[in-house]
Amino acid sequence: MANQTVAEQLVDMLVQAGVERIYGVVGDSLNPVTDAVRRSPKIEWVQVRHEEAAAFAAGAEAQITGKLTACAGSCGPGNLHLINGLYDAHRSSAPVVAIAAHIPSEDIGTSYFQETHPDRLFQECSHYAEMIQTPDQMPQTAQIAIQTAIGRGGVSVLVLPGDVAGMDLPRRRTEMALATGGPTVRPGEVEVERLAAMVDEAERVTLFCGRGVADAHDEVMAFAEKALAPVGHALRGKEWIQYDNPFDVGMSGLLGYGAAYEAMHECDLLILLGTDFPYRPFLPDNVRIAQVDIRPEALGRRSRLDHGVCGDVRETLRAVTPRVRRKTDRRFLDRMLRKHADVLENVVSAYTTDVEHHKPIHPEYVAAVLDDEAADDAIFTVDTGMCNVWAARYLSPNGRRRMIGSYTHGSMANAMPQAIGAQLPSMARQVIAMAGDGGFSMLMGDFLTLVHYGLPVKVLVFNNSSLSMVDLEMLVAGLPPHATTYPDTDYAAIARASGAHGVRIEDPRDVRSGLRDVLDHDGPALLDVVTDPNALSIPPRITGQQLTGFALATSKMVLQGGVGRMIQIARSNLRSIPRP
Ligand SMILES: Cc1ncc(C[n+]2csc(CCOP(=O)(O)OP(=O)(O)O)c2C)c(N)n1
Ligand SMILES: [Mg+2]
Repeated sequence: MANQTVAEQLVDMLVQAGVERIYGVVGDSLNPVTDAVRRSPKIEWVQVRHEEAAAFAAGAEAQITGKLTACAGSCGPGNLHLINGLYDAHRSSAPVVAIAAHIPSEDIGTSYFQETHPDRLFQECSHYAEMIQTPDQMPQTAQIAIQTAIGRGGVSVLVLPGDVAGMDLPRRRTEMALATGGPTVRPGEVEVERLAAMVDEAERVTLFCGRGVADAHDEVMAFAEKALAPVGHALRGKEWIQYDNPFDVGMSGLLGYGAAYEAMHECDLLILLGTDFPYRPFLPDNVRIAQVDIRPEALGRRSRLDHGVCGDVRETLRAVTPRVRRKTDRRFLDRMLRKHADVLENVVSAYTTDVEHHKPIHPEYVAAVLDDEAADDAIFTVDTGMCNVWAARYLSPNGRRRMIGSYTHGSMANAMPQAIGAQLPSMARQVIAMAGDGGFSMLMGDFLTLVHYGLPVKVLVFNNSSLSMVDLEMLVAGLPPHATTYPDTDYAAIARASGAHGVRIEDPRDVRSGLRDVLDHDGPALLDVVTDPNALSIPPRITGQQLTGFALATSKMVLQGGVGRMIQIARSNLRSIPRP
């Protein structure tokens, strides 16, 4: 049997690790890799138009399936285009192997045509970024890259000069195991005991949940029930904890709503569960804080820390809950649940007046209708910008729906490319990209990828002809908005010209039928909804701090606006409060 090339062995190993497709754009230096993919029946090449979309798609597929995924770019500019999507994947802990093809090995260091240094460039957005300089480094380098991406959750980059990729390996890889199972991190006994003791010492405990509570819904509920603790969440925790949760007090942060902020400040023990929530001004500094995180480096980096526990949230709570004394005083919990319902009651009445006749169309109305009409197991991908606000407030999670965005990296243009990666592994599932017009137009070329592969993704463009989130930030900072508007663009016409189904809506009475039309279409479709750029009112109280710097990020301001079905949930949670 002929020897394998480096590229063939790499592709084989990716297949063995469960990778089903490589997103990318071909190029000379990548030819040995693309050719190995072409000849393998178990993996396909997904031909995108911009490598950034490839990285976003790979990151999204990994976040939806939990499996390793891959993307690739040719030497120099080709792989450089991956970088923003890789930052997003890495910061979302999505296991992705990126193949960065490189210039011919003998020319490295000579300022050769297209020369960059990917092993340096990708350092910061990966756990592992190494160059394969000789075939003798295989299979170890690929093994390390794969296992690191899976085991540590994030990106590995393999830099591969085109000539080395095509070289024969000196030896065939004897069948060796790849460790493709992630770890379970159990906390230490001493840490568990101490956390249980702190819970017993506290009178009022509040939980604040991030993505680390994924797969720990039951454990969080069991703990909250025993400690009578209100449960708030950060945006990344929403899809995992906001449903079937009688302790829900909403979300804290810039886009927050409800009583999460109060519950976190009025408790005497705050437990941060699997969250790297970044905004210090929203975190209290005068209550005890315990934090549970699988990443030791996350403990205490955002707030004071009275006790840090390194461990899975699920494992930690399984160990802690049986050791805490059941609390009997519900006053704090009930007060927070009531407060939560009251706050929501007020914002709802402020926003819902006559919204069905409001022109331009109110984006919150569109989001509310979307929540109604979308499938129970829909995947939503959400653009950075105001779409984050609409998703945070109007999408109702249920344990089956998914909702991913660029929540940690905060990049624009993520939603549509992420939808590509969310759709490919399950073509029958409803995938909806909630896109801003700014975000959509930024990587619009890859709308053609939906058409190319017949991906039935539904793109919902909130078309306010502006970079509205920044508009708002400028206003809050006391600056006149500048460079935030665009000429009106008919994205539905662009969709139709690309060969997809496209519908444009300008009248609020057509929102529901337009959405149904697009959701029911059997193929790629785009709904272009012309929305009001001035959708949110600015809270009257503006603090000195908001006048400088990145206004929204440093403020304690909670944007005013509606909250959709959250109000029903809050009301029904109130009904479960026992009557005295
Ligand atoms: C790649 C990138 N560029 C710029 C920004 C700064 N930024 C954040 S939100 C935003 C506006 C987004 O506009 P659009 O997609 O139209 O959404 P809207 O807020 O109008 O709903 C900008 C420019 C960013 N986060 N990412
Ligand atoms: Mg916009």
